[in-house]
Amino acid sequence: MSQFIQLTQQDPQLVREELLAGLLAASAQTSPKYLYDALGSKLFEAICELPEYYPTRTEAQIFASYADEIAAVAGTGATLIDLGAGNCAKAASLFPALQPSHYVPIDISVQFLRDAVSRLQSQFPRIAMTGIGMDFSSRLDLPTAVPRHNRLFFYPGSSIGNFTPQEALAFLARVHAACLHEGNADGGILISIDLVKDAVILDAAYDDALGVTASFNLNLLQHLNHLLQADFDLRAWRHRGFFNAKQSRIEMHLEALSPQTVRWPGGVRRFEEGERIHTENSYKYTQQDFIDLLTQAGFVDVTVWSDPQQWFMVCHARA
Ligand code: AVI
Repeated sequence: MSQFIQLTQQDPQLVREELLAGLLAASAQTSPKYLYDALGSKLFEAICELPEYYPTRTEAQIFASYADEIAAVAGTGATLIDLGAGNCAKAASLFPALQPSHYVPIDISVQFLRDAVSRLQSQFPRIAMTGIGMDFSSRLDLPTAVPRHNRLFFYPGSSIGNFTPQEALAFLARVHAACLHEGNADGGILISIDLVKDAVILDAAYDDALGVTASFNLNLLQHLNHLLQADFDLRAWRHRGFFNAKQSRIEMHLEALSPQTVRWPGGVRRFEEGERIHTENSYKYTQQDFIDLLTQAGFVDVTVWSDPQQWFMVCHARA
């Protein structure tokens, strides 16, 4: 039987304050979590199907090639805690190898997750499932329904890249703390990282020919219109997605095509032509830099699986 726990409804006043602080800053910015309303989650699924977006298929190849080795290292029968589970498909592809005793998918996009969990529960009736609707980016205090021992945190998709390296370290340290059981290190993490590579490959992955990533980015303005009762005109903006080699990150921005004033109840923001809203970073790591980050966060015994081109890697580390 699956259960669903909605931990916190995002407080609309806090959401509003956070968004307005970002929009009114000299260099306007928004957190990438606002890319994922119901439509944003579907557009992200479509991105994962694009020929240019290599991370999803490369990761799937690594999981398919090494599932048994991964299970041998990570162990079977764990409580598998899937951070940012989305449609739960990645974790489900590893169920036969990992044989989790309990599956705990967590996502901020609640309705999307609720539907995915109920579909999955009928496919895997023997695995206990507890879906949790929460924003895990700043806290990881899980409800008591989630067993404390033998936790395997699963953070696929190279989503860690959407944090700055400092945020990533703090996040990994929280995951490490959440693995401790009665003060002892127990369990671990299975995490995917996108590796530094040729800028041409990276640029195409975040600015695809079909314009799906552009729609994903522009949909953020639609989401802002909903959250703030704002009047962004989506046709007055364009998507920009490119690799910033100095910072080792993809940057996504929305760029104003003309001078314009955007209004919401109680406020306005003027944008000049060419002015940008910075909507997402996606950091790319070298193998060693990421292993160092895991070690700094307290993890040990790191095992790495990669693809032949070394574009992407999956790591397991013990708490
Ligand atoms: C979810 N995350 C890992 C994706 C990435 O590649 O950074 C989000 C994304 N943004 C644009 N395309 C995909």
